[in-house]
Amino acid sequence: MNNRDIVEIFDQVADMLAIRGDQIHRVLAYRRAAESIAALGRDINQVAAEGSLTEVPGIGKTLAAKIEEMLSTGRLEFHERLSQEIPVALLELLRVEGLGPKRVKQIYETLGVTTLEELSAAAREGELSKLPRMGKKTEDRLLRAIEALQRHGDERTPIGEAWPVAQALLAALREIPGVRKTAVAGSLRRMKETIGDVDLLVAADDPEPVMEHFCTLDNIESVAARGPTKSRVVLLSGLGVDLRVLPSDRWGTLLSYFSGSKDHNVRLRELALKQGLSLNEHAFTPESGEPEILCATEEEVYGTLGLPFIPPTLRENRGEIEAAIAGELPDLVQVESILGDLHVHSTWSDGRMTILEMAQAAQARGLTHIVISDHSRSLGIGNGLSIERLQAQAIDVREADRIMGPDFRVLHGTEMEIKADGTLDYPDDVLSELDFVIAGLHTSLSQPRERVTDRMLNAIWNPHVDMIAHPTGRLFPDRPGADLDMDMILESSAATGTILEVNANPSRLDLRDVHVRRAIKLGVKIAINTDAHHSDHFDFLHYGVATAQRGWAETEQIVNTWPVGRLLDTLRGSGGK
Ligand code: DGT
Ligand code: CA
Ligand code: CA
Repeated sequence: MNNRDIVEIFDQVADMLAIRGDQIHRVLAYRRAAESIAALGRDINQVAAEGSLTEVPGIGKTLAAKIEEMLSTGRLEFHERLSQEIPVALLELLRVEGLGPKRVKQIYETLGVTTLEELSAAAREGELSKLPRMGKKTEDRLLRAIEALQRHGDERTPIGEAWPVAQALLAALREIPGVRKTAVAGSLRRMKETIGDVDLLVAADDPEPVMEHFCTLDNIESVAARGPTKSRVVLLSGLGVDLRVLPSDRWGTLLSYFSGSKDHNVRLRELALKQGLSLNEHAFTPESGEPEILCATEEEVYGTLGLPFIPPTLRENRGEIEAAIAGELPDLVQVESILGDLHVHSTWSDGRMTILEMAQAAQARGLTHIVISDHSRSLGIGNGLSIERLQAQAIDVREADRIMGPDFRVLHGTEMEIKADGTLDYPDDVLSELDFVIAGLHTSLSQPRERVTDRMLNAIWNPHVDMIAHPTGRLFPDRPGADLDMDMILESSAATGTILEVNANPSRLDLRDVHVRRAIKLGVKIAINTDAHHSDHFDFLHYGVATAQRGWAETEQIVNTWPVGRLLDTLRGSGGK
C-alpha cells in the first residue's frame, strides 16, 4: 500500500462516518489524516519503518495503528466493518452537487438507492420529491446535477494529459487528403490548467473523409454523435473530443467561435450587433440583408470589429476586450523570449541526468543559462544534498560551466526546503556561497493558513532567498496545495524583490494564472521554470509561458527573459536578491 491507497481508505472512512451520522470531530480526524498523508511528500512506508508516524500532523496513536494495520495486512478491518453498514458505492452519491451526507442517508434508508443510476431513476420517477423536506424543485435540481455528473464526471483533465493527445489526433487528421488546416480550439487553445473536453477544428472542402477517419480511430470508446460537419467521440481514456469541419474560407470565424471562452464570444457578438452584424461560427451576417462577410483568419474577425488580434490565452472576458479597445493589450511573454531556466535538477538529487547533460539539452533548446538547483538535506525522498555534498557539487557545476564554453552559463543553486517549523534547511553562510537560492515547500502543506503562510514569509524575508518555487505546492489532480494567504505572499515578495516561480510542469502550474495576474499588478518579479528532472522536461516550458500569459505577464517582468548578466547584477544589487 502507498500514500494514495491510505488516503483513499481514510477518505472513505470519513465519508461513511459522515453518512452514518457520527460526531463531526471523528469525521474530521480521518479527513485531516487523509489530507496530511496526501501532502506528506514522503513514502508512508518509510515513515512507518522509522517509527515516526505519530509525527505526521493529524496522526495520533489510534490512526498510526490503523496505518500500520493497512501497511502490514493490505486492509483495514474498521473500513470493512463500516462498509457492511454503508455500502462503498453509496459514497459516489456525495459527488452530486447539493447532496450532503444526511440526504444520502435518508435516500438510502427510505428508497434503498445505492448507485447514481438508481438515484437518477428515483428522481425521474418523482420518488425523491415524496421524501420529507424534499420538494419538486430540489428533485429537479438534483436530477440536473446527476445528469451533469453522469455526462462529464466531476473531474476535468489536466492540460498535461490532454495536450499530447490532441496533438497526436491533429497529426493524424493532417494526413488525410484534402485537409488544409487543423487546430485545437476551446479551453485547450486558451491553455486552461484543466480541460473539460478537447475541441478540434479542420478546414477541408469535403468533410466526409475527415469524419470517417475521426469516427473510426482505434483509441475510441464510443462515437457519441456523428453528423456531416460535426462529430463527438469519447476516447478510451474517457476524454471527450469534439471535431468540426468547415471550408477554409470560413476558418477565422470557426476558430474564433470554438476557441471561446463563451463569455469572450458573448462580448464579441455584442460588439458585432452594434455594427448591425450578427456573428456565428460561419460568418458575420449583416442585418441589412447584404451578403455575408467571410473571415479566413481570426485577425479578420477582430479587424471587422475594429479590434487588434487578442491572443487566445487572454480570452476569458477578464478585461481583454476593454484593453483591446483602448490599445492596451499586454506585451505577453513568449516561449522564444525565455533565455534561461532557473530551476533544474541533476543526478546529484532526484534528477535523472548529469549537470552537463542538462546544460547541453538546455543549450540545444536555445537557452543561454540554467541554474542547477537540487534538493536540500531534509528532503529524504528527493535524495537531498548534505552541506558537504552541496559544496562538492559546486566543483561539478563549475566544471560543466567550463566545458559549456563562454556562450552558456551553468549556475549553482539549491531548491531548499522550508521546513515544517518554518526554518530553512541550510544556514546563511552556506547559502551565501551559491549563485541562486530557491526556497520551496514540499512537506506539511496542510498546515493551517496562518502557520504555513508564516513559514513562507520567513523564507521570503530571508535576504539569501532569491526565488520561491511552485508557491502552493499543489499537484494535479488531487493535491490541493498549501492554503497560503496569497495577498501577504505577493506583497512581501514585491517588498523584498523575491522572485515567484510559475512552475511549468503541467501537474503544477503554480503560481496559477489568477495569482500571476495579481503578482504582475504588484510588480512582483516572476520566473517561468520547468523544474526539469530529465532533459525531456524542458519541453514543459510552453505550459508555464501560457499560464503566465493567462495572468497577463509582460516580457519585462519575467526574469528568465533577461540576459544572465542582468539577472546576476540584479541579484547582487539587492543584497543577495
Ligand atoms: P471546457 O471544455 O469545459 O474546458 O471549456 P471550453 O471553453 O472548451 O468549452 P466547450 O468545449 O463547451 O466549447 C468550446 C467552445 O465553443 C467554447 O469555448 C465557446 C464555444 N461555444 C460552445 N458553446 C457555446 C455557446 O453556447 N455559446 C457560445 N457563444 N459559444 C459556445
Ligand atoms: Ca472544450
Ligand atoms: Ca466541446
